[in-house]
Amino acid sequence: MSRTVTIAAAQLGPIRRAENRASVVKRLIALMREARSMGADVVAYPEAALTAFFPHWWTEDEAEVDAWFEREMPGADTLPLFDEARRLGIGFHLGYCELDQSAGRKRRFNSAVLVGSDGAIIGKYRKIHLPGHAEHRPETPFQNLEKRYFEVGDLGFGAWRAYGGVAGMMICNDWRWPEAYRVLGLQGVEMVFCGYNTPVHHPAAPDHDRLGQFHNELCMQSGAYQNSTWVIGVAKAGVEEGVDMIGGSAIIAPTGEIVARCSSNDDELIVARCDLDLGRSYRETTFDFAKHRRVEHYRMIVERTGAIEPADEAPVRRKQGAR
Ligand code: CDT
Repeated sequence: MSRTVTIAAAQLGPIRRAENRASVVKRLIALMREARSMGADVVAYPEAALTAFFPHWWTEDEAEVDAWFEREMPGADTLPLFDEARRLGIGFHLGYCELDQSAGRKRRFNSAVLVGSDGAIIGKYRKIHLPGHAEHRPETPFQNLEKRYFEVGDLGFGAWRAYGGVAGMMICNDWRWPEAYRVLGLQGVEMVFCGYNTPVHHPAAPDHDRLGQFHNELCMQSGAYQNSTWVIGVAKAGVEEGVDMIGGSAIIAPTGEIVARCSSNDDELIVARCDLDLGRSYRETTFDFAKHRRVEHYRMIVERTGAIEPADEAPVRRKQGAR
């Protein structure tokens, strides 16, 4: 049986603050049709793909905040996307902002779903690493208020049988954390879908600005290689409501090589034929976790060196004779 899946990454250009869901969903459907015409089995969209990335601005108006969130998935606005997927026979990955009332109170998450070619939801992920800050910083050119508008995801890093293999999800900032990839790698993922909204500028550390695209690829390529998995990174790109965001959506092989990359900051599709067995050859050799991982030694090293303490205290400890 073929272990090849054709995956499309559907990068989005900016979404205007005033653009409604119906208009965005039309864009998503156009990309979905293009993906299908290019032979894709699944198409992946960015983080928070249905709206402008509102955590970049402050508001105290509860109703205004809620308006950025989906109360159901699919809902009236997103149903056409699910219907079109079913009609075309294509799966998809969609990032969106989720308002959940099931725990008897309002909870807001930065979420993503995997949807099968029958239009049924296969799995859901809620973003765990929320970057930025919760307090108002009007002095900065834009803000990063994910800690204000979202709760930390409570579903863990899951893996699902999907698209002929094993698929996992993470969302934007998660990919800077090797442990996010590793938790997925330990579950044997073969495809990791990750949408992102990454600003070019870092108001808190402007010297990082020139490295945005490099860090993006560094994280995706090392995550793919070290966990023997395909990684599909999908951006919201371009200048959105005054915030310049990196593009560079890419499909990365388990070799760590980028096999397709967007070249614009607009709506753009890239497609790759992904051999899922390519991951197996790494999983069974260099990254055979059962054979080569040394978990007990990692613990021992931390205990002996005190590596969990701030680095600048380490010389002091050594002088005191600590091992
Ligand atoms: N959306 C998101 O997670 N963005 C963050 C911005 C952090 S600024 C260092 C990211 O990691 O790309």
